[in-house]
Amino acid sequence: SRAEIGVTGLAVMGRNLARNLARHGHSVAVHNRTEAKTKDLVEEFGNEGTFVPAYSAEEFVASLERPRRLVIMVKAGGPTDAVIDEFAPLLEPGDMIVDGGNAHFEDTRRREAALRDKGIHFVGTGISGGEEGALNGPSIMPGGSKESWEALGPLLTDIAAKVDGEPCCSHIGADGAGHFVKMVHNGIEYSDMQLIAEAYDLLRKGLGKSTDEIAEIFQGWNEGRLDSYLIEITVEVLRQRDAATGKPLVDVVEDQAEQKGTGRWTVQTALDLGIPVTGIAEAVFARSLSGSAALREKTAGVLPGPAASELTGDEAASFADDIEQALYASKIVAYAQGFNEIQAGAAEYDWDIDLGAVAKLWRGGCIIRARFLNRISDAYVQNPGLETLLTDDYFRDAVAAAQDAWRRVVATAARLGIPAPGFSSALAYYDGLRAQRLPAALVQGQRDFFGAHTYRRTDKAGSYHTLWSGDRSEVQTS
Ligand code: NBP
Repeated sequence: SRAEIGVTGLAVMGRNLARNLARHGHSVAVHNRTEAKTKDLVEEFGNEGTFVPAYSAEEFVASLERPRRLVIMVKAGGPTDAVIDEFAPLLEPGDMIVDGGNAHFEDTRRREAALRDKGIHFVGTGISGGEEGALNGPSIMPGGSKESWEALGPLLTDIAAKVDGEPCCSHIGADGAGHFVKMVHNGIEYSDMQLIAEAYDLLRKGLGKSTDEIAEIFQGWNEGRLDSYLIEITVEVLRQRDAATGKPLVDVVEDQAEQKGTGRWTVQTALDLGIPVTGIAEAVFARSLSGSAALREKTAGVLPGPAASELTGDEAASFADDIEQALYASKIVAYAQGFNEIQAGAAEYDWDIDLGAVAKLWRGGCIIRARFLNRISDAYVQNPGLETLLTDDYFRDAVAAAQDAWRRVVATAARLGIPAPGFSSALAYYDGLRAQRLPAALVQGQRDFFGAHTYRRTDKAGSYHTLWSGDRSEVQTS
């Protein structure tokens, strides 16, 4: 008998996706470069459903129903190209290759175009939720052709997470759209994590709270509008004690955050598109700063700071609540920026992306799943052309209500010398959008002065240049 779908690459993600498919009653062909992983999967989990093990590329391809549906779950980059090169010659027009790895969307666009020439559908698919999600229901962001979505949609929606009965999976758009949206998801994830970390740091250093007290505070927040997976796991991490020393685990873990690169891609892409994703950029740079070990060794405790580093009295009493508000407002800004990047990517690459649907499929399965994504979804359903989430009625009111507290938190952080780049850059972005006039006019003047770059005027059309080194009269240049 032939399998409905095949998975090659049986490390944690591929193995769990294959099991998820099998548990949903789909027959799955399984294959891995190293044979032992295939054998182990079938031996350990064969009772969960119908697995068809294959020990060569030919055997794997022959075991699939036609048109073939073949999922690749190998390391992104070179390994993915190697696997495509191995399988593509064995496939026929109409067959589909799903790449569920964390590919860069530009790689996906290149691979899709090359395979399209051979009549093969290449479906770059973002999958979020880690190993646990892959097994029990991830959030799935497929790109690729409409035809491939028709053939794959039923299988993918079957194994995706469900929220209110709706699957966390829908077709994102052509070629690299799925991987683009997954990339931005990860960027937002960086930003969310950084903001939570700043909230923790302010509670710890600014109020002198213990990790257990902070866990308690976060737990309370998690019952309100900040309800999210990341806050939930933060509580767990803060409560964890180190077995060896009895200290809170966070006090024995080295304070250097690592990164695999998807946050950096989000920022690099945003720079190319000209979209300010300051919250994500600050989060990526905060990890870089934490990782600058040699530099920090020279500066920590050496550079002078303010006299006071902890709050007291009335200010201290309301600070935790202020931080909750700053966190919510900054989080809204981070998502607003991320959605703007998706909008810009869609315009640049000609993708028809439904932002409300993206918000919906992030409600479950993925790392940034959160209650407030319902609000984002509502905002885009009501107004698909919304320029920024910040002007949606709900979010505008939420930020307006939070802004006094948000400003106090940023000011207090600066006063106490506690770095809060996420909170403060989000606020600066908000104030930038609010401003009637920005100092960019002065920058234009400077550019014209040293480089004759010209400027436009508020009162008439055309480009102008001031003869700075001459009589300082103005000439129209176009
Ligand atoms: P890894 O990213 O660790 O990749 C290991 C798999 O790639 C193994 O099956 C390995 O085969 C195979 N492989 C490599 Br490496 N080079 C190969 C080659 N040249 N030819 C054939 N196979 C090759 O696995 P993972 O952590 O399960 O992640 C899989 C994908 O899913 C990645 O792209 C990852 O970025 C993405 N992802 C991971 C997570 C997560 O939480 N881990 C979440 C979301 C997405 P072998 O057994 O023979 O060495």
